[in-house]
Amino acid sequence: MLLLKTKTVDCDVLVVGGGMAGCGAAYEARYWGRDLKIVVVEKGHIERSGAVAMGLSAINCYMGMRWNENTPEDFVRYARNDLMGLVREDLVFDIARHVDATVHLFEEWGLPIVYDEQTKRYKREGRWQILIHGESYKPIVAEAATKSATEVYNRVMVTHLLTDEEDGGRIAGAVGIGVRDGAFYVFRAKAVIVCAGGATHVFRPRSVGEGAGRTWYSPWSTGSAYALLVEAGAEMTQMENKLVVTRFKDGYGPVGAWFLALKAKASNAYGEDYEMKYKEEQRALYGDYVDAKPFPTCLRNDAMLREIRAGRSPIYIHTEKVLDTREKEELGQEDFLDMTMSQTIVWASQNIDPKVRPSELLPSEPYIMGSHATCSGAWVSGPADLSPKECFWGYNRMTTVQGLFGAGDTVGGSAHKFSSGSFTEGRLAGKAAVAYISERVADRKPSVTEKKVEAFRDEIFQPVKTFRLGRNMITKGTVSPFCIYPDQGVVRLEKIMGEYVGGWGSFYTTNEVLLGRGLELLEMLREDLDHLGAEDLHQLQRAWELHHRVVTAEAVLRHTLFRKETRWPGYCYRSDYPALDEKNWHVFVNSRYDPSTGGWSLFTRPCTRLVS
Ligand code: SFD
Ligand code: AMP
Repeated sequence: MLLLKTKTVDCDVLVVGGGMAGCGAAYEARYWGRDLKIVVVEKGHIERSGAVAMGLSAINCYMGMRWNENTPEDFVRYARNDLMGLVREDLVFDIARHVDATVHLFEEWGLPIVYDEQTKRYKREGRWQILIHGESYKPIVAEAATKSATEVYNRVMVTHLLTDEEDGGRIAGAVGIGVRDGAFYVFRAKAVIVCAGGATHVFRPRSVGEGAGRTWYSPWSTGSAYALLVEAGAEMTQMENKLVVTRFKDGYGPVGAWFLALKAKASNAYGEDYEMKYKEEQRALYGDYVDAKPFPTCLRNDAMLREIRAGRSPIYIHTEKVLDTREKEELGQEDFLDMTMSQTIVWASQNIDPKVRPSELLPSEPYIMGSHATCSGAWVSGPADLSPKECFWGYNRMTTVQGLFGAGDTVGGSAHKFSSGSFTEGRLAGKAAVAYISERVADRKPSVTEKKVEAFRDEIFQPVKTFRLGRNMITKGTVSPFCIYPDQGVVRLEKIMGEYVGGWGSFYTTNEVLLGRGLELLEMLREDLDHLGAEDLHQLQRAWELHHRVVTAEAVLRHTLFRKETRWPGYCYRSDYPALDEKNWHVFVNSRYDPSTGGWSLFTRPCTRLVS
């Protein structure tokens, strides 16, 4: 079963992760790099991989510029306010000016977008969102990427990036595990675009027992995007900007279509509208951001948490007051059937008819992402024509490692990209990677020695060796004196993060003392990762996913410790610094891990305003 055969693939552009951003990167790299070898490596199957696997019912980022609905400047103001002032405006503007063209491509490729029969325009869910019949969204987008790429390697998980041995500051490729064939894959590439999604199961989910795999964001988003970059020495930003989303209880059904298109209202247990009730208390702590329209996502969470703490839960969303026509009922049901079937199953299993009975809402566990109402990820160069000097170093969406690009959840500082913006950012990165290759490394072969490759191979397959050496000592299935299993490690990680770094069990609250202890426990967990055991290829993948989650968690914890204020209440509270501190902390918190010493440095970067 474990052949340990080495398969080496040479290419020009390597795209890691075939989700929304990865598909965009492959598509655009082909447009500009007609003769280049473009390879996509995907740990699932590109046709149904990533966050859009189940489908979506809306495209949440569309300007509508052909109908003069919005301008990119409007969008920058929206994302900036929603993120309490801290976004990279160059990156956000860049997505906004290109995203409509992406959506028009999706429609051309066969994605059914809903039209408003009267205006003949796309039917709006909200100001930025349009409705789609999106169960097959991912296969449609993946088809374009598959046709564009020279080769797609499905079921291969990338575990590490390779840096060039003659020029340590440059990228040289990646290595990984063939999850089905058991091979060790070595990809040598001139440019690498990491598009490996966000991170779930870093914090303990609300679901338990047999439902524990259920989270709102995809359970196979395992933080690879962050860990791969961190371990390659790339600079990261906003890793403390964890995302907490309000969701239908138990099934994690999203709320956007209900609040925006169906105009449902939320109330406390006694039917009172609570959302604006705390505005003046919020203003005292968080300043004038409370006047932003729409009310920032994190402040909506904050109001809900205040109401729950006051003992007036459950919080309800009144579906029963808005499903008064057949059309609205279809819209509501399709919303979940297209993208979160689990919610309709919860309704059926708990005797909830949404036409009759309201549903409970709860804020989720924190996720790490770069594409929703949050913007954790890599610190990248912006476009030449927009970026301030300190945010431009040659190629759009290139990280601080030469030749290493990112897009989608991977890239920090640019919130509200969603599916369409992530694909668009992939396109921007794909185009820039082709320019980088032709201008900088056209005749240069990546330098990777056999010795280095062998060392990675030994490290990657170690959990299998550990298991085989000690398996006779296992008692009662999983009780083992010599190794830990990946799922045991995940539970331990979730416990540490949930209890010390602001999980839902502590009302998203932490402080310096808790974070200090959390870091000690996380370091112990990191040491124990050397004793991970994997009994088969599936568990080997789980072992490396855990490794990526732990590295991501450490970045999150260190950033949270560094920012001495509460910038995004409702996502995370620093009880020792309960207020937003505009004077000292209207800056990005950035970090760099030094792979040669294992040390971290944390520092700030200015947040520049480009749009008035
Ligand atoms: O409303 C490796 N999202 C929504 N976006 C919208 O536009 N509209 C909606 O209605 C949305 N809603 C929503 C959304 C997501 C989910 C899960 C639900 C509902 C239930 C958000 C978007 O989906 C999201 O913004 C984008 O998909 C982000 O794109 P990207 O490319 O950054 O991530 P990805 O699509 O998950 O792809 C990542 C890929 O990488 C692979 N991968 N491959 C190889 N090696 C490794 N080590 C890898 N690690 C990961 C993954 O398998 C995947 O294919 S609403 O609720 O917000
Ligand atoms: P969600 O379903 O929560 O992921 O949200 C989908 C989209 O709707 C995102 O663009 C959200 O920012 C937006 N959204 C959700 N709820 C609200 C609300 N109550 N007010 C304004 N925008 C919202």
